[in-house]
Amino acid sequence: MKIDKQQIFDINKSVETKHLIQLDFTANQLQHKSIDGQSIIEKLKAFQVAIPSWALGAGGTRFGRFSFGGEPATLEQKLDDIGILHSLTNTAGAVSLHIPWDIPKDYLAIKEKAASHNIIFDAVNSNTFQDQSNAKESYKYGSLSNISQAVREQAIQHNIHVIDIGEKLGSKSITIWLADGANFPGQNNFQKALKNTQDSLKKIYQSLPDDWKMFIEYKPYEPNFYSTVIQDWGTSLMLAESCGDKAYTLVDLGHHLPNTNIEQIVATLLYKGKLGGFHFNDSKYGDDDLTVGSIKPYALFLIFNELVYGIENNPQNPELSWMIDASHNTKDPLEDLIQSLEAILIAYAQALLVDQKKLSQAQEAQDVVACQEILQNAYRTDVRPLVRESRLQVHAAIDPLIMYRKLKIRKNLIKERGKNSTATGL
Ligand SMILES: [Mn+2]
Repeated sequence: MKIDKQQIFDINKSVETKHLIQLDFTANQLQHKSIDGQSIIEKLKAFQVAIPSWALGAGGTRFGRFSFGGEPATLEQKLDDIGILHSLTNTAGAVSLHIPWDIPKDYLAIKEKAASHNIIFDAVNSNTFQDQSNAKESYKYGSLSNISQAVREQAIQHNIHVIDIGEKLGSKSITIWLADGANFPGQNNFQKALKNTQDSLKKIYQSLPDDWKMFIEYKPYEPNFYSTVIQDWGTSLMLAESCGDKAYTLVDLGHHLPNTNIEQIVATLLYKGKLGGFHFNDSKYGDDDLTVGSIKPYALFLIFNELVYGIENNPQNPELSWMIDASHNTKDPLEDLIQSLEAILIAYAQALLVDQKKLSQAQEAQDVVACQEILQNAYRTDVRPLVRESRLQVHAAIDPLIMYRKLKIRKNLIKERGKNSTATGL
């Protein structure tokens, strides 16, 4: 299904008066602080986040999966779902494909379908954490780090194949996340596992086109519970540096131990020009993959504050690839993604409100109290009218969630695809 622009226009009309009153109030508040609301709105309009092809169906846990009706059963339908999100939010203008779950059968048709929704192909993701039915070797004891050369070679070739697929679609980056590690002490030789991983990554890097980037994702634990080969940002950065200029670290918000200072990691990587990609989600305990901003919105704001500072002050760092990496089985996946996109724009807008000059002066004066006030004044500003206006100006939904429900989109998808359709790959 495709949303008719006229439907968006009509529903926007019914809430526009209320929106304009709120916008007027916010714009006045900002004007008193000499902040130009429209310049923030322009930045929000330009901000695009990739939707992963695996987030459009209900996610599962090892205890089971509760599916949603009308899930996209094909890649074409997944692109249609992202098209719906993009029409409503104007923020979901990219897709991140997972290989082999979403290998296109007809490349031209897939590219045309994506173009019809104004969706581009962001990073492609390889998968060496599962065995494929036709595979000769098993990844049970690791992939790029495996003690067996034959297994490593299979994993390297898979990554090169993923790059080939991405090239046909116009992607410009590959994200590599390894599940490699050990469940028990003594299972692996740490140094050998790290060396094998480094050598394997270098081989993949040799097949990376000149205008591509390689993102190396890290994670402290799970699915291995004693050790993970690429456990933290330092290991990822070290591996990226050993590969070369086109290799970068990717930060996934859920891939940290509790209370890790993620904003400081972000700042460090930006300073080194090595932050390549970013996966948004939220968590309470581990890699919970909850809706962005649902648990720790202030931490998200502090991270965005470093991102905004870095984008302004670190020309050595390339433009970042943004993606939502979340998964659930309690919410309608599209409603959940709308909430995540909203949380991202809110945190970004709040960070754009931080008076960087004043903050720098307060830091130089060692006025700790003023520093905190500057950050919290920005965080406590209700920026939602700016976010809504950024959508209204490009004919997207003032309130995407309300519009999604008013248009009965899930009901229509169930009618179109059936109650038992299941998203591939989950
Ligand atoms: Mn991730």
